[in-house]
Amino acid sequence: KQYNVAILGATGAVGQQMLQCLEEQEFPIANLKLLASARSAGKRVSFAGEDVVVEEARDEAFDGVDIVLGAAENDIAKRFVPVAREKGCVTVDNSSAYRLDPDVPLVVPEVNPEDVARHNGIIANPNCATIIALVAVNPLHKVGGIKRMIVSTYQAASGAGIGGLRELEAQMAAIGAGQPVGDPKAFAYQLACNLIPQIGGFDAAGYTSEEMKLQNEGRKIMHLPELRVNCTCVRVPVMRSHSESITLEFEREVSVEAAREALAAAPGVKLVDDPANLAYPMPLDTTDQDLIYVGRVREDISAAPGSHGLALWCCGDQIRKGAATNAVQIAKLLVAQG
Ligand code: 2RA
Repeated sequence: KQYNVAILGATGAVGQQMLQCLEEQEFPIANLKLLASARSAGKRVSFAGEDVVVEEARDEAFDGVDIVLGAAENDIAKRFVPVAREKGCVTVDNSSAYRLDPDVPLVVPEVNPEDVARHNGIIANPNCATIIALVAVNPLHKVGGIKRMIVSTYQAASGAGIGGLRELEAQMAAIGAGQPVGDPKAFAYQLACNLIPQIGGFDAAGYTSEEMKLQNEGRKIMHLPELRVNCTCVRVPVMRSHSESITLEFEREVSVEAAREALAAAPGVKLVDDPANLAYPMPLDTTDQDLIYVGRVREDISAAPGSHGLALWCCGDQIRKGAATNAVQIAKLLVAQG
C-alpha cells in the first residue's frame, strides 16, 4: 500500500530534513504535498528525482492526505493539525503543542513504540533534547530502573531553526574577518565564542521551558510518573548536534561493564567509549547521521552510600534523530501497524 503524505512546514530545517528522510527510508508514498506559508508557496523542491512545488498551507490542502508530518511551529500546528484530523489524516507533529496532551501519544520508537497504536489522529514527536537523552538512557533503565536524572545539555544553533544556523555562521565569519558581529536576532546574545544558559522562557522556580521538557516528556514516554529530573539547558556555538551530560540514579546496581554491554546492543545507539584511545562522542561526528553516540560511561563517584549511579555523555544530530528522523520512524510504525 502507498500513502498520500503531506509535510506541513516543508521549507524549514526540520521540514527539509523530513523530505530527505522519507527518500532515504523509502517511505511508501503515492502522492507528496509540501505545505508552507504563502511566502514560500511556488518554490520547487526535488524529491526522488521529481520536482515538487510548495503549496500554501490551507484547509483544503489536507483533502485526501493519509499522513501529515508536522514541522511547523506551535501556532501553525494548532491552526492546521485539528483540520487535518477532521479530514481523516494522522499527523506526526514535531511542535510542542500536543506533547503533553493525555489523548496524544508521545513517542520515541526505541523506547515506547507500543504507544503509537493508541493515537486518535495525532502523535507527538518529542523535543530534540528529550529524544537524544532517552535513546541513550532507556537501555540502562531496562537494566537498573532509573529513579533520577541530572542532565546538562549543550544545544546546537540549529535548535533555533535555519535562522539560528545562519546567525552562528555569520558571527563566526565576522570574527574570522575581524569584523563587528552585529546584533543577535535568533538568540538573546552573541552565540559565537559564548554559551547562553537559556532556551525558552523562565518559570517561577527559575527553570526554562526547555529544561522542564525533559522531566515532563521523559515521564510520559518512559511511563515513569515519579521520575525525578534536574535539567540545565545551554545553547552552545555548535551547528546541528546536541550534546548531553547525564548522571543517573538507579533502583538497582548497574556496573559500567553492564552499561556498556546494554548500550552496545541498544537500537539507535552507537557506543563510542574508549578513553584510552581518546574515543568519545563529539558533535562533529554525530552531525548528519541518525544514531545517538554514547560514551564517557563511568560510575557516579558522588553517589550517596548504598545508592547506584552512573554518568555518561551523548551526542545526536538535532535535526535528524532529534526531529525529522524520529518523526519518519513514527510514521513507519504507523504504516507497519496498518
Ligand atoms: C531548541 N529544542 O534546541 C529546542 C527547539 N528545537 O531550540
